[in-house]
Amino acid sequence: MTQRTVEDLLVDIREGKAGALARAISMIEDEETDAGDLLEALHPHTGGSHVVGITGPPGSGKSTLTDRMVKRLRTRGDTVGVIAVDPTSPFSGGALLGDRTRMGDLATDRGVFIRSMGTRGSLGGLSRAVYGAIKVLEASGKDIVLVETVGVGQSEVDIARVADTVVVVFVPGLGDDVQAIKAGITEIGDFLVVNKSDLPGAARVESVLESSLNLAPPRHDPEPRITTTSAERDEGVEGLLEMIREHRRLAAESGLLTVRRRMRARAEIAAILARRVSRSTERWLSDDDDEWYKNLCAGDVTPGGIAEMLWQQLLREEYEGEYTMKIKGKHHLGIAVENIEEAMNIYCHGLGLEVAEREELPERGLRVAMIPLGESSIELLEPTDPESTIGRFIEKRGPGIHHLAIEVEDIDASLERIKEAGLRLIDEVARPGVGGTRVAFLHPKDTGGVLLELVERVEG
Ligand SMILES: Nc1nc2c(ncn2[C@@H]2O[C@H](COP(=O)(O)OP(=O)(O)OP(=O)(O)O)[C@@H](O)[C@H]2O)c(=O)[nH]1
Ligand SMILES: [Mg+2]
Repeated sequence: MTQRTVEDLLVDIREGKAGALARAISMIEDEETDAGDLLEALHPHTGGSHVVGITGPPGSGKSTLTDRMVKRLRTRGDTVGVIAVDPTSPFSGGALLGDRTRMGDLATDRGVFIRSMGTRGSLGGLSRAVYGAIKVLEASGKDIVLVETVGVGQSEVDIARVADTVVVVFVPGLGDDVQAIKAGITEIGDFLVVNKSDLPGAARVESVLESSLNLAPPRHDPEPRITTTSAERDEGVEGLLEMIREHRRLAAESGLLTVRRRMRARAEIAAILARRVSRSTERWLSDDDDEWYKNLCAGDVTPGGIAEMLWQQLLREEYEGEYTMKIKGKHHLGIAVENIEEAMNIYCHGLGLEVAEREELPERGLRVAMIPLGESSIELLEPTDPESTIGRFIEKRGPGIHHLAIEVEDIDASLERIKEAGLRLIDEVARPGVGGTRVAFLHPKDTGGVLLELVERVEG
């Protein structure tokens, strides 16, 4: 996909077109080449939705509750996005999409977008794609984004890192004490909802939750609250929605929202980094090349040593990827010759090239001739003084290639980066060169024995 079509897709996403939202989320899930560009393009349009996480044990009624909330939100005119992460009962066969009679009106409603996603590619928690999908829905202008995750493993803790408001769903009859005691679960929830209140034992769960909240004093403002619902009978849902809305307002006032948003950004960055490192690790420690293992067996290195080496390599790769020296059109190859007339004769009459300019530089003990070669040139250099740089070069090594010059856009920035990379410079700062240029040389010891010259053309 070209840049243009990422832009087209963004336009359609902004208009809330369901096809575009589905396509965009798939691109992100499948890590298509343009996914990165798309996420970059989406970012400025995010932050406007109220992201609500809904977690809890399998079968506790999260999808049924979500379904009820969506309908009520739509009645009010709010637009809604729903992401169901790894549902044990898929939405296609579950409460939301399966029940066509109940969902009839929602299925054709453009104000709602529903999507199931897997957790693949993540280490037990929410995949990077979930952050991306939230961005897509936010950019589409959804007022509220509901993210349903099954409360098992890491994902229930992760949901607290992506949502502004977190709803934890409990049910009677699942071993009430175990649910509440489960470490951290009451700490991540802003609302501890006892669903299936139509079943016996709901009051018992409520009181267990209350005492567990009393035991662990709340760490944030607004404090977590307990409420009951029967999603099946559509009871308590409007009250819960009211509280969720109120929570957003109070959280914005208390600063909790800022804390959550910071946490979300941090988690997203960490997920991207972890993905990168794990990809590089797979590449380096591939089965095709087990040089590292031979070294390990030979006792030459330790796993820690290999890890450190690979880490350094990653840093270098990232560094090289990030820094591209802005090279401008002209490059030249400097050739030291004993006699410039003879050399020009060979290049011009022998090879059919033409000399563009000749210069005498008595102060540098040099005679110079430039022979253009397309974008590049050959610079013939004849020493007029045996003590000049070129004179000493010829005396020591004989005539031949003396240096390679690259024209850069910003020589100071280039030198800065070269220093940071730890390469040795002959000129720490740029000095005036011939014909209105600023130049600097890199030490050949670091550049494979080639003397490298950077040239910046100064305007005017
Ligand atoms: N009695 C009763 N049953 C309910 C209630 N809410 C949901 N259920 C039923 O519980 C079962 C599971 O509901 P879901 O909404 O699919 O539960 P879930 O938490 O989304 O399940 P997973 O996504 O698989 O984790 C369904 O048979 C629902 O009809 C409720 O308030 N009362
Ligand atoms: Mg579900």
